[in-house]
Amino acid sequence: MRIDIITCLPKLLESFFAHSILKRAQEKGIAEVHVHDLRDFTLLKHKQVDDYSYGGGAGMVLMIEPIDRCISELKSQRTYDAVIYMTPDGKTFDQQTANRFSMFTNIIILCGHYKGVDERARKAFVTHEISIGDYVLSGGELAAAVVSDALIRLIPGVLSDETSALTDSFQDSLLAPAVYTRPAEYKGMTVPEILLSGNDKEIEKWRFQSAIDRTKERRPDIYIKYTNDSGDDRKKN
Ligand code: 6GU
Repeated sequence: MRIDIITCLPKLLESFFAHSILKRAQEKGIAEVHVHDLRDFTLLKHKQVDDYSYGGGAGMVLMIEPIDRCISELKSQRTYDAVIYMTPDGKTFDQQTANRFSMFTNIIILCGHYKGVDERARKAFVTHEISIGDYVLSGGELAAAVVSDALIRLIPGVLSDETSALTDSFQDSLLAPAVYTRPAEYKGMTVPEILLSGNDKEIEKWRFQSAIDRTKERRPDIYIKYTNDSGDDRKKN
């Protein structure tokens, strides 16, 4: 997978992708992330990329020309499966969307800043508009990092334990079960006996019940969806 991110704040993203799991994925050659500075694509003096909103009002709007020039250059080099615009008025990102997007080979992510981008750029170039939740960030950069992380970690070979992405919260529409590690007792606090038993079948049952209990308690909305989607009556207790 190759992700090209277009932003006015490239430094903010470069440090993010130079660390963590995303660095490893890039070193292994599984994923490539390229960050492009929108200012490199403007023809205006002082490297201007934004201007006042027509009709008035506070806040600057990203201009269409540098966006057009950057996207056109990228598209002249390869075919893109998606041009994703990060915006609080987009469709809310979730695990299902992450799974779908992780099948793409080449994607462009455009980060909005200030008041957003000229509406004509959205209409002309953008295939998907994505928000990461119902709150407002000062720019799309953090959201682009969130989406990139969620996609890249799903690519086989990125996580050291290949099965672990499959047992994540939300992956099978239940929250993940409780986990424990050594020591077996800490200041009088113990680990559930069954997890120390070596009985894989019983452990699996315990984990499933833990996932059910947590989901029911913390996210009743997800739990209801889960019981409705599942034809299995055992899951409805
Ligand atoms: Cl994608 N951008 C901004 N600026 N704010 C957000 C967002 C995106 N998603 C949630 N809030």
